[in-house]
Amino acid sequence: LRKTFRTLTTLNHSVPLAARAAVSKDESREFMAVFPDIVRDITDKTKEYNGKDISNWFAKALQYNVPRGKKNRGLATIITYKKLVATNELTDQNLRLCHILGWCVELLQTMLLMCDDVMDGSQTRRGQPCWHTIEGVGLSGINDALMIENAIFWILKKYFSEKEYYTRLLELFHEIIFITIVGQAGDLKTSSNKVDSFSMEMYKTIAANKTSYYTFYLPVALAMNMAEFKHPEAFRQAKTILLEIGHFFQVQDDFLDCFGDPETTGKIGTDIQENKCSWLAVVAMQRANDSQKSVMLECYGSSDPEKVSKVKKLYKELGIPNTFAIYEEESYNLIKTQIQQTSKGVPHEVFFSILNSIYRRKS
Ligand code: GPP
Ligand code: MG
Ligand code: MG
Ligand code: MG
Repeated sequence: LRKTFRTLTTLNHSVPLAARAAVSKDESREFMAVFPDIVRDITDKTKEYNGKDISNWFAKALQYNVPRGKKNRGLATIITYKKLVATNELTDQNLRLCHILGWCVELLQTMLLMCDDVMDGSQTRRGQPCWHTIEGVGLSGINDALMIENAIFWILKKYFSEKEYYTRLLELFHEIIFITIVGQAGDLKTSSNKVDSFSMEMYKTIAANKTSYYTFYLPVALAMNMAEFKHPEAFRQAKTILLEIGHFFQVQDDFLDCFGDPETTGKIGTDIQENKCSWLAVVAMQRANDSQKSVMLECYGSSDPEKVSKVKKLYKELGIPNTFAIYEEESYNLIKTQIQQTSKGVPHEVFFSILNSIYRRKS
């Protein structure tokens, strides 16, 4: 395991999205350039209440956890905003605010992952050991995650409190956090049931709540608010498309958990061991004959490496990798058609660029 950590920590933390979608290297560099200000805002706030030690600790927690991901969500906020407003509104000041909003989304994502990794018993994330596994962190990492979540609201207050749309930003964050917590509860509760009780219906609900809202709807809805969109129909249509994209994304995540390359994903999967209601488990149970079902019942949810291998072998026997490849193509085409049918508000190219940034992703 230590060797795996070493290999993973040497991973290159580039931004694959930049090469895949409408995010240029300059854009991600500009986004990164704002990060030190975010750290400073949070550590300055900390210093108002406590001395250097705690603010240094928070700085360390932020540096370790926040900036090393793909930053898809933060960048989606920026790409969307840029496409929603007229060029004359793209002032330096508005762009800076939009970058800050993007970092708020990244702070949320970080906090969720830090908690999720404790709950899922994960050891690696973004090519390095999970924060909770670091010596001297452990369960106190939960407090760091809570700090990061709360920092979102300090930052929103500092930069947006004078804006007419400030309340809508706050409500959006609160609502989406609540939905994500509901989704995570669904994910955790189903994982204490036997694999033969899982269903595709259950899977869809969990995936939408735990992933799609915060990953896809939140960044776009924030940008829409910043661009002063008001029409509920525009938000409704965006939500419909973005939840579809979110479902597609979580199916990919489940596939990569089992069949992805940890060197590329930056994380070692735990879905089989943790008895997760994953897309693979649901499809496998739909396909399995009686003896294959009993293999699943015996081996799924076990941390015994032999049993985990048996599940992976069974997935292959059942042709799950091929089913996934077909699903990915069909779903991609279907979502493209749905995007073309939207009529209100957000330009189609926003949805296309988000969809294309994840299509056939390996990380
Ligand atoms: C992804 O699930 C969902 C989250 C990270 C939301 C967590 C919500 C909380 C309220 C803590 P996952 O476990 O499949 O993600 P990964 O594969 O990245 O661990
Ligand atoms: Mg999880
Ligand atoms: Mg997880
Ligand atoms: Mg996963």
